[in-house]
Amino acid sequence: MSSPEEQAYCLLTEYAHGFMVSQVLFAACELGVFDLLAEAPEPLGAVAVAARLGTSSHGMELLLDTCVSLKLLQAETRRGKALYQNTELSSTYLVRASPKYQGNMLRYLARTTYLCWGHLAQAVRDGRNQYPEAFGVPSDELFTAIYRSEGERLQFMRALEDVWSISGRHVLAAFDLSPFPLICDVGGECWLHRWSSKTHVPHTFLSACLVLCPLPGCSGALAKECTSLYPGCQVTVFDIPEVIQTVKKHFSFLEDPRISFREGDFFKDPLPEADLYILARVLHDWTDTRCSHLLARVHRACKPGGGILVIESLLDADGRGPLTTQLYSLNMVVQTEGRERTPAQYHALLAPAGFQDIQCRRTGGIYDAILARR
Ligand code: SAM
Ligand code: ASE
Repeated sequence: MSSPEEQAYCLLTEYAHGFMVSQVLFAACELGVFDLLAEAPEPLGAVAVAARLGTSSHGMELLLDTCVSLKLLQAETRRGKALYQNTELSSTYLVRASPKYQGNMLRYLARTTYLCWGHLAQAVRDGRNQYPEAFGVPSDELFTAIYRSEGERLQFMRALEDVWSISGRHVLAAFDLSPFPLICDVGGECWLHRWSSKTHVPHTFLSACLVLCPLPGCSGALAKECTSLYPGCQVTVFDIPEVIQTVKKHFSFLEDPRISFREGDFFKDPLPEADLYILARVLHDWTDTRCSHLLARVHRACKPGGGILVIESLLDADGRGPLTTQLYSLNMVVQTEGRERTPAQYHALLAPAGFQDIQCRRTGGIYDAILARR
């Protein structure tokens, strides 16, 4: 039995080495370990994995064994030789072909977010994001910094969609959205990307509106069930011109008549008319002042009887948890102009903008939903 002092030291060590754990995960993904093991007909040894992926066998063996300790891989010993295969965790989330693949987000965390976090202390000192320090780009226009090249823009879009294969259903089922036939997804690029690119279509309200069939692997029966549940729904995706153009360029097969696109700046340009405005992970990018301005504009555009659905990760009332949301909030400091907020803080933004009947629903997942009426 270790003493409380020793236990505290253990905890300290675990925190201090947390970044190494992240890097093991990032490196194994980047090298293609999980995809290779998923494709291999039987478990592979370290030398075989190294040969197939073009790495040193020494480095690969250490990486694979560390992945075993992290439950990212499992190993069995046959005739004195370790053979590796994926675990349930890696098969579900780390293999590219899986409908719940999270690798785009991991790649973004590894290449962009991680570098910004190297400047966390400075971000806390300044209360400002760290794009100038981390990437040498000015950050007075937030999305000019975030989308500093076409590659970064695509990577961000791909990364942000990953979570919806896990949480999409929960946030969209939190409220009955059937009274809102005309929807505007404000700042909605990534949702669209998700709908269009995943072979797996979750049984949710919005996919019901937008099931893009026939997609490979998309069950026609599911699609039919969905569209018969919500037959009349239409969605306008509103985002900045570069994003809409990227979507159109890379996903030109999107020809569902129920979806339309509008290019514009949600702080300046007229918003499309709609019964429901969805703002998913938009408010957390911005200061209270910018949020109030945007919400007032949404309120003005909203049809009578219409509403707004805010999708964000909610902090506890006292701001002391959940830890994931607190870390996201710090991430908003290093990467954006915003923060994550408590239900009361969203209420304090929505009510003065004119919204009523403000209801917060926690989903138990990372993202929660707030519905309010005009
Ligand atoms: N709603 C998506 C999701 O949750 O996956 C994307 C969220 S992303 C953090 C913020 C979105 O707001 C991006 O798609 C970005 O292009 C869009 N955006 C940022 N500034 C904008 C502006 N001024 N006008 C319109 N869209 C904007
Ligand atoms: C943003 C969302 C994210 C801006 C930058 C971002 C995410 C990562 N970087 O609006 C997704 C949420 N994840 C985290 C760690 O915050």
